[in-house]
Amino acid sequence: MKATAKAHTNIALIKYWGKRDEALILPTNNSLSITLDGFYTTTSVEFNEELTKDRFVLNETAVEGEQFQRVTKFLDLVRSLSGKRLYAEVASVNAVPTAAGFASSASGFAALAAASSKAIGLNLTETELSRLTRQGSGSACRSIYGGFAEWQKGEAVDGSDSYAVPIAPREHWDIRVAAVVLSSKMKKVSSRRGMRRTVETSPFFNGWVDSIPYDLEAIKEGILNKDFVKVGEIAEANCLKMHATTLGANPPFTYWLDTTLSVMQTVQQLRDSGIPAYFTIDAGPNVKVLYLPEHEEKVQETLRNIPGVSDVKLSRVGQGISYLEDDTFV
Ligand code: FM0
Repeated sequence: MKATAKAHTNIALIKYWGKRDEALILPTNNSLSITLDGFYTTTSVEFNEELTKDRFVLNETAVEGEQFQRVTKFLDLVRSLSGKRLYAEVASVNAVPTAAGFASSASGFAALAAASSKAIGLNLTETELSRLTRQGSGSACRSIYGGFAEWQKGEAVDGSDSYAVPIAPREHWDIRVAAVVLSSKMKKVSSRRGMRRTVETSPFFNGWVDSIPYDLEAIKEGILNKDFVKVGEIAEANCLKMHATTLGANPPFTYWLDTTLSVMQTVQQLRDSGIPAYFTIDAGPNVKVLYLPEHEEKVQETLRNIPGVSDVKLSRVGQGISYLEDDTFV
């Protein structure tokens, strides 16, 4: 009872920021992302009746503690869906450089959900798989699909209508994302804790939630019409609104460093010089820059020359979940 799956991470243009149900991972707002070609996780899961507990090996190292608990809790969901009480051996390899500031949890939980549900014999539709994945990590539910995907927050208290849907396939539009890696790091407020504090204490939170339907409608129109300026402007403004909510929290916090601001200003200067480029930032200091293929060289060179930037990693729009033959991995 073994299966192997590969999932790519994603970058949100309309951010998921706030939960209405912590246990089921139900969001307060819809979100929309691009699945990225460059960063992915491959996971193999084998259920075996001889095992007496789960085992999780990440990049060839056995994982214990909180990270292991999240995996085993997720496997409990898969066990209860299938009615089979079997433990699993999970082996994951991340091709998501942690330093690039991508939450590997998106590709990680999407690959784990796909491999574990297949291995245990559940034959899930993409919708069912997205709904299951959501309960591992919210943003991961969008990584089931390639291209552009929207996570519909849903209304039901049991989360049955909270899952991602495809908006456009990867072939629809070749836009690019540069992940700008900063050399300095800081102690991180996890996205989980950060969004909880924001929901509970920030007076700006309601304004954030109220603005989402307008951003979503406009960005979907921009994506379908391949209107890069429109998509970039909305994505950048949406990111700034999300980060503004953290400044209103109690205690206040920000994910930005001085170099984060330098990159943001450089992107603005690129625009002033006639190159359309827009930034977005998740729950961390690193910046992702959206640009068009014809400007790749100039954008990359400009970003690399910013003092405090240690690396720039480029990505195209990526594919959704895929299953691998077991002997191609592990
Ligand atoms: O990706 O508590 O999925 O929409 O990356 O595991 O459900 O790690 F900028 C923040 C990531 C949220 C925006 O949240 O949280 C986005 C964020 P979990 P996640």
